[in-house]
Amino acid sequence: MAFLDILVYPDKRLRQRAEPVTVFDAELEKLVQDMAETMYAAPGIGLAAIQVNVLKRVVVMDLSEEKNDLKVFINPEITPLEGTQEFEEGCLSVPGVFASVERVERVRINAMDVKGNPFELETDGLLSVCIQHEVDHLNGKVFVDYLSRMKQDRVRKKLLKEQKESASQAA
Ligand code: GNR
Ligand code: NI
Repeated sequence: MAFLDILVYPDKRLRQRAEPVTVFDAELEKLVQDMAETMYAAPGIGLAAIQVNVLKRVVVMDLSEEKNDLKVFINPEITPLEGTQEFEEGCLSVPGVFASVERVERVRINAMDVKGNPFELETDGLLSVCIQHEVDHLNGKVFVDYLSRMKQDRVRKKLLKEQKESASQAA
């Protein structure tokens, strides 16, 4: 197992589009395990592979209090069903920033497990918010993109400043 480095906004690599997984092997299982470990340590409730600079359509998630309910979504696809909801979102790639985002309330998810077995579920609430947030990542999108231009500028400047400061401390 290994902890992976998480890319931080406005890193351009977060803008890439991840490719579908076609091979379900031990390497994929290792990636999922390392991503889960990285997510739990952060701590976060979800993580998309692109956040650790791997261009594959892989998502891990755990919404449980006890952190014992790991969900894995390979090649997830979302079908919007009904309603809208607003939720205060955060992101491991946008540390310390929280903002309300409007999304679809109820969605259908089609995905595969780590062995390549397809499954389908319909959901709302936090799981719905989180899978929409993660599929955005796989398409090169970050939740900050939904904010006003002015708020995006503020977030970019704040995070660039923090990264500069931590780089100069390390040097
Ligand atoms: O840990 C996370 N919390 C969170 C809270 C509200 C909406 C979405 C999320 S996902 C985020 C982890 C992350 O950055 N996943 O990409
Ligand atoms: Ni995120």
